Amino acid sequence: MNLSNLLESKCKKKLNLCTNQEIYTSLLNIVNELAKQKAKNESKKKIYYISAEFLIGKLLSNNLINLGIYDEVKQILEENGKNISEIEEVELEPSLGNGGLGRLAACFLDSIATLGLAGDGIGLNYHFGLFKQKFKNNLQFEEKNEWIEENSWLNKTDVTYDIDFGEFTLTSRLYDIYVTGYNNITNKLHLFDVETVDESIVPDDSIDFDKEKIAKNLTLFLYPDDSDEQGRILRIYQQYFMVSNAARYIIDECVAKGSNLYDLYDYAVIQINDTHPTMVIPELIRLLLEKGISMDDAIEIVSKTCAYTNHTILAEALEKWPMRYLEKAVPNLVEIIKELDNRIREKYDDKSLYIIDENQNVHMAHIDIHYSFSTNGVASLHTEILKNNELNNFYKIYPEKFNNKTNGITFRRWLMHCNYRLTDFIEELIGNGFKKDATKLEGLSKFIDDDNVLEKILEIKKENKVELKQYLKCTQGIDIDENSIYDIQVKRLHEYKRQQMNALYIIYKYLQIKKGNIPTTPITVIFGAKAAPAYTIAKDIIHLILCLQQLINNDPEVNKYLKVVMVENYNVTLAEKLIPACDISEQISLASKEASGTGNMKFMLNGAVTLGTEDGANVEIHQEVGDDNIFIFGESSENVIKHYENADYESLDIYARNHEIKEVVDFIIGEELMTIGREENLIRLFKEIVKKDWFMTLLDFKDYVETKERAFKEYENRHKWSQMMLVNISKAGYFSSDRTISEYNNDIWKL
Ligand code: 26V
Repeated sequence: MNLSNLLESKCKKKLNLCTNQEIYTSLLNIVNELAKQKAKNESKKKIYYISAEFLIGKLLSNNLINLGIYDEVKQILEENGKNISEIEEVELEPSLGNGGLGRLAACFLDSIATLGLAGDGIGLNYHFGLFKQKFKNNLQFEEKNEWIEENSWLNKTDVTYDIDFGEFTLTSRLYDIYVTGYNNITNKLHLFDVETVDESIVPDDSIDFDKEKIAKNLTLFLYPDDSDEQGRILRIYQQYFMVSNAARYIIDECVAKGSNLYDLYDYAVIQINDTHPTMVIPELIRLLLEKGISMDDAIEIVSKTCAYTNHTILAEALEKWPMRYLEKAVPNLVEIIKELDNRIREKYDDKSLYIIDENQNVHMAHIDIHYSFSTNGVASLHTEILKNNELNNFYKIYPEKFNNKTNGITFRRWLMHCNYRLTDFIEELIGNGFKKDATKLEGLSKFIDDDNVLEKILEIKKENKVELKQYLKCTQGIDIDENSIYDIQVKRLHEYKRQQMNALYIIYKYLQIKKGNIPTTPITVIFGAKAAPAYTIAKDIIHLILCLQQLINNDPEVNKYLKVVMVENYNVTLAEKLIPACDISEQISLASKEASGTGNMKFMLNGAVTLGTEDGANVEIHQEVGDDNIFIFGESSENVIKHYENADYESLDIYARNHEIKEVVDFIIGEELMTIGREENLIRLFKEIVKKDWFMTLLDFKDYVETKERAFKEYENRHKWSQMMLVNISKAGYFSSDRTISEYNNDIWKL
């Protein structure tokens, strides 16, 4: 049956009479059937990527692209008076992730399947996922995010396990989502759920619930509020549930393939994505002991099966669980963790290597590094900092375990799907080889002096900017000027990412315009960010930005030249609309703090020019494009690390000494903002910046302003700017997650 007839038979009526919802559901069913029929990779060894987050985004269009039927479906719909992007709108975005860590996991699944490797993801099926962000009175509020519909991508399976928490046992249920590779095999994302989960314990307009009813609440939320003890213990219950299910599933699958468990590592390699899945190590050991394998053998088998990826050096993000929490939630693991710790104590006389510290805190990353065969960072600079600073004591004893895997992104979603105009144009210029081999984008460099090509690139950018303008008008009710410079910072809200520095720049610019220094081209500064519900200063930064948005956008003297937009509930779907329309990509973290960043890669690929610090993968982007095609500023990571070591950074000094900086910072608590915003939040943020400024905003502020002004000035030379865009696109190939996954496979997984 051809696709058109198939679709009509699924819809049970003529397509032109169907609602968008009916067409979406039918397409979903067709995709699922096609995905299922695709070949699987049945080889002996498989990679299991365990992660608390999988930020997969909407699935319909990406699956249609990967199955090779996107164009055909689009055409069939057009012939029947339907528009594929309106069908896409019907799909709700899965809420299974927070930021870069989760999106990386999703890109990796796409690349694993695209490279034809046997590899599945394993995680949890959070019913309300990460909260939905709402703005009211210029403040962030959180609501539950209901994303699971009656017809969804989740396929219920027969797999269930009884998971024993000591005080009670919960029965799990596995749901699978098909992961289609681009013109290749199908793998799976396995999401475990608990059968007794009860959505009704959460009210409609908040994310409050009884944290002690574990049977009912276990898989409701990703990262439930951990500002109290019950919340932190709930996270341990979640983590253990995830890894115990994963461990049993992996063992069952390997045994079915012929493993005698002593050779588990010939059948399975487990990639531990940050420390959230760390308990898979003691849990696997426990399960092997149950099968009669000795402790020595179990530890050796598991250590040869597991590999660990570190995604941050921020101390507060390196998980340490009090032993008494583990004793309550996962008593079965306690003796094993103590044994793992004892073996280290017997071998090394160095407290910094211990798993259990003197305060009875269990350091999860230490379990990972001692009892796995590989530890990798996610960008060159990050891995060097792990080796030479943060994890130096571990590096000294295990130099052979440490390796770098610079992150990447899937070009199927972040170019082919989100920017079809640019994709089609690239194909016209260099053919379609870049779709399977991203390094072929280098072929664009020969057009660096081709005026027609350069003009077309500017034209595409403009079309994307108009499309974003229309979308923001519809969804956020904000009018922006497509002829302005779109300057975009979208990422989790965190002080180290320094959205506050961007906000201070906006104040600077506002004051300049008031003084009559008008920008040649108007500027639109766009933010998108969620703040963790209990992260007070992050929420204060959102408050400042929203207050600036209100002040500036309503000031007729200023709003012709400067606008501020903070999009509500930033997610993958919004990213797909913002990134293709961006001129300047803000990557302004304090050097040494952003492990890699992946948004930086998405923007570059879509022809935005980076304004950034020498941090994370910005360093490698800089190397690829050269000094002339990026705007770099700020203190070096080496100096930043020294400032921390010497504890010699005082923001108050800079504030007091520099009149211009003082004027900008004082504006936070000046009359204009205080009449719009809340005193409590603004004063708290002001004090934080003047008295603490842990991430050294004021240190880099002057350089940031000067460099940003230089970028705006260069933007005026449209010819030169379009050449910069072209260089960025042509050098983005290195940042394909296909390259990253090939490296993981060659160096770590060896499938
Ligand atoms: C974040 C949060 C924030 C909300 C409250 C709970 C919670 C728990 C854990 C985390 C960890 C976030 C880790 C993360 O997303 N790391 C990012 O990983 C990216 C992929 O490697 C990397 O590009 C980013 O630099 C790094 O920040």
